[in-house]
Amino acid sequence: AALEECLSAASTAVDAVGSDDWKLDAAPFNERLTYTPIAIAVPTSVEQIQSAISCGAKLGYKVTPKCGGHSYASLGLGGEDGHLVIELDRMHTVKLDTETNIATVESGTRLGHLAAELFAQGNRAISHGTCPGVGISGHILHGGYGLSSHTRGLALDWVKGINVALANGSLVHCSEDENPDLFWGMLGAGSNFGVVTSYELNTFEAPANVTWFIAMLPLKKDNAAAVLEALEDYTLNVMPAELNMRVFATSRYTQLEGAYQGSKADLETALAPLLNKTGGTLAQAQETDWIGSLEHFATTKLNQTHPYKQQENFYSKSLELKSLTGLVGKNFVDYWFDVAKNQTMFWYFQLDLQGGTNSAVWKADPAKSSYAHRDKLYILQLYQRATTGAIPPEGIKFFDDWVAKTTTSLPLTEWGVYFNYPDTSLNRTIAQRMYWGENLLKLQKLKGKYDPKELFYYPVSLNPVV
Ligand code: ABL
Repeated sequence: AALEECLSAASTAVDAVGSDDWKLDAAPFNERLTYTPIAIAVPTSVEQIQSAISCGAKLGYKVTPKCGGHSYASLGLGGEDGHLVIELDRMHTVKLDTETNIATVESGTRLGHLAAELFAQGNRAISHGTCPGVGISGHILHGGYGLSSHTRGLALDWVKGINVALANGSLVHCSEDENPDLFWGMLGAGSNFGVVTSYELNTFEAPANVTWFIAMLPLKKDNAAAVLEALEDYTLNVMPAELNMRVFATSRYTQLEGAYQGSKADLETALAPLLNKTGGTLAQAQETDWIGSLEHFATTKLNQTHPYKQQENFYSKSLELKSLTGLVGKNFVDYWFDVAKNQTMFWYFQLDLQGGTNSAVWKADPAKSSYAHRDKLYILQLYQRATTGAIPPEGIKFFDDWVAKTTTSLPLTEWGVYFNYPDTSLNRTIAQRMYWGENLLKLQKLKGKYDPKELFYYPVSLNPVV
């Protein structure tokens, strides 16, 4: 009650417990991980965001901003019960300055709405992930890979400036020139330092011509390691910047899927060396424009704001890897064909081709952000969805063993885990190491500077070092 009084004294709306708004705002994307907040504040202004932070701090509650609610670990709800959640999704104004091509974007904006607005206001875009309901904030503050990243980098590469409300309630602006330490920390580990109120984003001209495609890979146990080797050589040395793709595999089939920024004829030329070497065949290729390609991968309506709800019950893990050849490739493939293929539950993996000589992710300066895995070639995501009931313990073990087997020959410095494809089996110490790699100590010191009392705590947040 003291919390509600504090928030209402600051004219900040709060969801009534049990109301339709509460149900919507407390519903995580991952139904496996539901948590109950102590209260859900629903600000509609920067001042109200600041007041909510101050109320939480004064009354001793952990404070957690929530944008799209898509965190695989339900970190938008705090990743545990009892947090004061600041629901940001009522704040989704996107304003493009058509002189400078810089967009000012409120922090509760979902990716599909951002894309639709940038396009409508001036034929502009940024690079980001495919799911239109994902909120910009978790995505952009911890990486932001998508099917335009090979051409245009991670979502965080487009951030020019950020307005952040800090644990002490103050509002600061950070950029490369202003509070550069905070800017560096926000871009890779932003959930640890404050609540973003808005972003200034650089943009690029939306490509006129985009071709989305699917190519089938005829994989068997005896050729899988060789196909992965050919794919790795292609990704490293041949894959042109315009091509964006991932491997998508289920127990029944394996395919390449992606988007080429250009014509179908040029896509065919670009893919030919890889398909020739692997015996793959182009099954579908469709020319469209930028929005058409986003709509294709969105699988649902692109322009998402509030109200919005999407839920799946799932367990997932990820690996950021430099290579899938040699022993790592062999161990991965053996488990895939000997164990994974025989499972009856629904699972898939996505092997995102993040890097390579021509990749914009690799061309960007790694020192400009705290995203720790720019040196990795792949982001591998294992995803297992319960079609009825819950994920059984055998399902958890099936994935845990796949990751353990794949990484068994690798030193800890050679791989990582992507924060936006989090692994809920990791304890806090290991999780920090895996998410933030060699940037960890510097980030922990920054945590000590900006949030020493851990107001923005969650189960795998940075330990402050002072
Ligand atoms: C991601 O990061 C991927 O880019 C999406 O393709 C993926 O979407 C989501 N996350 C998963 O949370 C999934 C859909 O949610 C599934 O319903 C679908 O089966 C799958 O893609 C494969 O197309």
